[in-house]
Formats: sequence, C-alpha cells, structure tokens
Amino acid sequence: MTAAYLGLGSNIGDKAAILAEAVARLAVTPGIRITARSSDYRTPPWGDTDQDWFLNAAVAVDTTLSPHALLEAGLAIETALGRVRERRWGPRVIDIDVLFYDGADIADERLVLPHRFVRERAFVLVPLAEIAPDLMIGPVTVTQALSALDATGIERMA
Ligand code: PH2
Ligand code: MG
Ligand code: MG
Repeated sequence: MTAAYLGLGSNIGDKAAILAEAVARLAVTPGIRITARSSDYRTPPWGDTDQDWFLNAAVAVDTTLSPHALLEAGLAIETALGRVRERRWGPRVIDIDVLFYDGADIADERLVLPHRFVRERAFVLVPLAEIAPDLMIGPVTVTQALSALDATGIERMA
C-alpha cells in the first residue's frame, strides 16, 4: 500500500454532485482506498480567469496501483463523467490530478510527480491542508507552502 494524494476540480454543471460522484467512483476502484476527503472549496479560476468559479477538493488514498495506473484510473473517471478536453486550463466537468505519490519523483510525458504547480496554487493547497497539513512538498509542509500564497476568494462550503 502506498499513500497518495489527489486533487479534484469541477467548474461545469452541478459541481458538488460531480465531485461527490468522482470520489464515489474512486472509492470503488480496485486498488484504491480513500483514507481522507477534504471539504469542497469554492475557488476563483486560476490561470485562465475568463471562466466560471471552480469547486475543488482533495483526497488521500492508500493504493496498490502504480503512479501511472492511478493516473489512468482518474482519467477513466473523468471520461466516464463526460469530460471533453478543450483549451488548456479551460472549463472542465471534472479534473482529477495525482498530486503526490509517496516519495515518487517522476517526469515523463504522461505524469509529473509531485504535480508541477502544487506550490503555486492555493486552490490545490487549501483543500490539501485540511487533510494533510504536515505533508512535505519539497523542503516545506503544505501549511508552510500555503502561507506563502494568496488564498483570497477561496471559501469552504458548508
Ligand atoms: N484547474 C486548472 C486551471 N485553473 N482554477 C481553479 N480555481 N481550480 C482548478 O481546479 C483549476 C483552475 C487546470 O487544471
Ligand atoms: Mg488540474
Ligand atoms: Mg488534470
């Protein structure tokens, strides 16, 4: 079993229902056990700002899948929930990103771990800090990395 962390985001349709469905599908995927799930957070669009707000969440898993198999499991759920890939950083029904996988340090054309932009994105770190505040990202904890970012406009949903 390996501990891994996934980030989820949705900004099209019934975002909360879509996140819930994605987490439910992860939970029944062979080789994945969910050990923690953050609240949902309403977040301003980052990168491409001309789009609707996002709902973001993070989950911790124990998994027997390899990093690439875990990525593929997330992509299969994205496709099943109707994701169509259009512009980079543009609107999406559901995005499931592998953020960390134990100590894995990978950079190939399919997967980069730890995820490239984790330390720059409050929409990833705010949910992650709820379930893994002391997880190390490089030399600092999630909480420390988050304290360097502007989390203005991010709201925890009730
Ligand atoms: N995902 C992106 C680009 N911008 N902004 C927010 N707030 N949340 C996201 O999940 C997000 C984004 C590309 O993956
Ligand atoms: Mg993403
Ligand atoms: Mg993605």
